[in-house]
Amino acid sequence: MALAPVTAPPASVDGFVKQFLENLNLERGVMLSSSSANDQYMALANTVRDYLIARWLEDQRRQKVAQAKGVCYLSAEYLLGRQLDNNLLATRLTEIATDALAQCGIDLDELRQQEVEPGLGNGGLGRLAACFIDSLATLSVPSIGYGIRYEYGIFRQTFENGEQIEQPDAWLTLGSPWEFPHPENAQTVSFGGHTETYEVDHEGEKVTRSRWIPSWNVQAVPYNYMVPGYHNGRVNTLRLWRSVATNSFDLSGFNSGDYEEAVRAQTYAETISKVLYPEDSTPQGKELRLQQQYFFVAASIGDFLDHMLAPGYDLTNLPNRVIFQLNDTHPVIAVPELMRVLVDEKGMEWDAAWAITQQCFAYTCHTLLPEALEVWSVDLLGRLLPRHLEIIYRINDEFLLAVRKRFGDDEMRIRNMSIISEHPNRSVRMAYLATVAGAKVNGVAELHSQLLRERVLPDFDEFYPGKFTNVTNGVTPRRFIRLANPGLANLITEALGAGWTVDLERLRGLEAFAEDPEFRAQFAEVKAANKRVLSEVLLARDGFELSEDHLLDVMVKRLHEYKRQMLKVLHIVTSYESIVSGRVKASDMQARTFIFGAKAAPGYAMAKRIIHLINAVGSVVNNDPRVEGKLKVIFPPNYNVTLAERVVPAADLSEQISLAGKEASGTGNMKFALNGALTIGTDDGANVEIRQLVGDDNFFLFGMAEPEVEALWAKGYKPAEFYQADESLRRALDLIASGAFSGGDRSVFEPIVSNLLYDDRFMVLADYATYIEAQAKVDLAYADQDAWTKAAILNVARSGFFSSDRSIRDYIERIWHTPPAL
Ligand code: GPQ
Repeated sequence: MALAPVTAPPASVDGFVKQFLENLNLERGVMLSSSSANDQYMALANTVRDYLIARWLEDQRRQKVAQAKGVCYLSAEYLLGRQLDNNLLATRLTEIATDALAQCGIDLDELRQQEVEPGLGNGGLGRLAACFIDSLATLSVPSIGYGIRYEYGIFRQTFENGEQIEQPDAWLTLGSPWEFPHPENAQTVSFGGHTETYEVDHEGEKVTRSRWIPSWNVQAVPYNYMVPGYHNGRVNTLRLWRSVATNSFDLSGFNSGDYEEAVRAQTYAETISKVLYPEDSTPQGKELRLQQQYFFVAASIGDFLDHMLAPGYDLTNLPNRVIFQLNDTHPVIAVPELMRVLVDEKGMEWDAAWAITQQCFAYTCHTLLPEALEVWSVDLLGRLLPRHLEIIYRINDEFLLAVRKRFGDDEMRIRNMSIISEHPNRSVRMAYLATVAGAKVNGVAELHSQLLRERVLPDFDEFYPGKFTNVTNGVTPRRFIRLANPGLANLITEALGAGWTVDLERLRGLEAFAEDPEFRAQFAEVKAANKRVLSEVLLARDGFELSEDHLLDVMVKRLHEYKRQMLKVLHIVTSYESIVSGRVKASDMQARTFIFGAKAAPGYAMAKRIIHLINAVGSVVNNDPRVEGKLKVIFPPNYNVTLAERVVPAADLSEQISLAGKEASGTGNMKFALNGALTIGTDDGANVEIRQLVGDDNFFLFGMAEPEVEALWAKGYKPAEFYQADESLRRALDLIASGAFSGGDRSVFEPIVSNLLYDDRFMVLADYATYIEAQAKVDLAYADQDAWTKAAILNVARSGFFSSDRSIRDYIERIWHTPPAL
């Protein structure tokens, strides 16, 4: 019997209803009349899947035949956000599904609320990976995303008396309809043990080779997710690995054979993919973290070689077939792993294997913070991955030999460039390993890439001319305009026609509409409507209400001192103090609502204290009658992608106020500009490019530029001098220190105040004065609503560059050389 290829159900309301009911009955085992909202959501998700599967299978089949060069995106994080709406949008099924469900007496909007977003990332880095796989599919690039299926994603944040409490994110509890587990395709991943040498005959001579005798292993089970392109029929794959114990668990190296230990070892295996590390930009060097990293890259490389290549594939051609993109240093252990596979398992000569490896990897760096550059102690790495450590040493020896050849015996330089650092403990610098191994190394915004070359890796830049490049980040306009801001999307389509969603530079066409009073009125109405939607969401979620006539001033991002939420707090306290001291009449003030969203790493004490302070300031300011409701501070807990989709389209003002030289790029900044918020920001990360594009008149710049920051450090920065010299700053800090926000208890926020006065690593006090000035300009500008709207429209019109489609095209052209598949 010839097997007919799978076909999608008819793309009609009737077809959808039939498929949906069938899934409800056959998959969920319930009748419509007795189904729960979760049943309905699951059946709906299954139905959407049914429309995608045929294309998914076909795209996989074609790629297997074509063996075209593709991208393996290796990332420890994918901050996906909800899947349902995105998949409906991609497949043009939103309207059909709405009508079909209505026929069944179901409100699609209610089912949307059922989905728990997969929070498999911390912040910008993980969300970037999610935007990138969306763009890769939309551009029809043969690609696969590899990562970890954490059982618990980023923690759920609640507040107790204003302090952050972390709760486990049990996102899988009600089932996960978007994934396809394939235990039969599990990869075995080994750890521990020792290495040994042995002799083989090679062309008549005996040569010594090394091999790894691991002591324990786990199974990596793939869970596949469909990644549909937007309106192009393409469906790519995201493959996330789950760790489970092997049946034939090898216990010899793990324990001395007793039963309890054996059971413990089994549990241990499952621990590897149990939970996402909630540290953002501050690696902790924990053994389990290295296990996670090796676990997912070893499984991914094994999977690629076993299942993606044509049978009998000649591995010397590998660079024509794949590029492994390293999303920061987390997957860099893939470099010695590929070497190990090629040399130890495939019997390749070292030099040949190294030549291949150097062409198969490229590395993206996402930070400049020294504490974020990952290192692994040689002790730990050698214990967990002894063969990989040997390989790293050999890579380093040969690299340093080449450095000597080029620069002479400049010991200082050798020490600075060595992949192995000796102080404070002997350790492996993963960024250096990635730089040596990568065909290309890129930063994520112009300024960041420049500083990376000039400040962090200057010796490497000199040694490897042409290796360093820039790819400025981007965000997907599907999720962050089409889905998040349907009002704006419709307005744009009416003005410019369809097509802008995949060609975002077309937004330029809106410049002309900025001059049109009627368009401005419509644009302003969209913003007002988005504020009403946000208000409803916040009311239902947290009991907050937004006042309609307030300027909505938003700072949402991870809580980190370098991002300077404290600067924002000082601005709020300054405004508040000016009212209560009677110097400014509340009635003369521009009414503002400040929205914060931020999670702090659970072990980051200062960040948690700042969260406490924001909540404390909020409860005082919001309840002080003298303020007459002119200032409001709102801090909804558990900021995530789902909330971002409501907050960003409603914002008037986007706060991007990191110390210049610290934020690698930022991507929130792009989302706000694309949704018509004006930015108040420093010349940092991608802010620089945003300002250049939208123009100085439509951007509130303040603060020191990066060279000024350097100059101030060089001169000797004394924050207390800024405090002494600035009365307004003094009043604000004194008010916090007085206990005014902590029921008179001066000790609660004392560590924050003294940190600012005597340390202030991120120069909050130095930038305070220009920040307050810039905020005064914001107030003035907002008073002219029509002019503000015009500037907001120009922000949208000139931000098309920040589509992740453009980022991906840049990667293709500068790094990957992977043309779209037909
Ligand atoms: N970023 Cl190193 C993270 O979100 N987590 C990290 O561990 C590191 C960087 C961010 C970075 O801070 C932002 O400036 C970038 O926009 C983002 O990565 C994506 O490149």
